[in-house]
Amino acid sequence: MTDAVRATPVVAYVGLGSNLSDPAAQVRQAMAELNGLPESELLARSPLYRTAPVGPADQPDYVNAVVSLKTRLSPRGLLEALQAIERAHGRQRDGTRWGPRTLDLDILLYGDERLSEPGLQIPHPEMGGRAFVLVPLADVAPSGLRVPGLGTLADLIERCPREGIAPIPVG
Ligand code: A4P
Ligand code: MG
Repeated sequence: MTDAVRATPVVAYVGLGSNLSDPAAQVRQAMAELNGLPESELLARSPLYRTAPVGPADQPDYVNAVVSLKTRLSPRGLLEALQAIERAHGRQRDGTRWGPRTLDLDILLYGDERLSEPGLQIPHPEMGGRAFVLVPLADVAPSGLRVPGLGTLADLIERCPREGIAPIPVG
């Protein structure tokens, strides 16, 4: 585990996605695990959404959600913690880009930082045009939130077709 812990916490947003092995349960369980991350405090969880797959169409619908957390973990430390949770959910990487998965955890935003390193890009490079990210993000973030390099969340949502996404009733 990367030992970098920061003196000052930042607010980070994490996207959750699953389309295998009871996706809603995978996402709810992952939220509970995110609530237990070291050096971190879970601030808010969005509702769960059923979403049509982006990428290969011959895969089940996804369940997506977003959480906000206050964390002192570095970006790399947070990524490693998220990957440990993915592994615990039996995530197999078979090399298929955008293929089915038991659990995908993406760092969407880390404060107002921009990072482009091997294996870690923040903001998440695909987030600007994805309703399955932007809609739940807007549930837990202020609409004036700035996505570094892309503008405000409100502007991004306005430009993004809200198709193939439906809230899952609580219960
Ligand atoms: N990586 C780089 N930046 C980040 C970041 N900000 N957060 C690296 C997390 N990981 C980041 O990811 C590949 C590598 O991305 C990791 O090793 C990490 O170092 P992965 O999870 O192994 O592979 P992937 O998820 O298949 O690839 P990718 O390109 O990250 O896919 P996405 O963008 O996550 O998209 N349709 C619906 N409806 N809902 C979904 O959730 N998800 C995807 C996957 C496709 N279609 C979907 C959904
Ligand atoms: Mg991913």
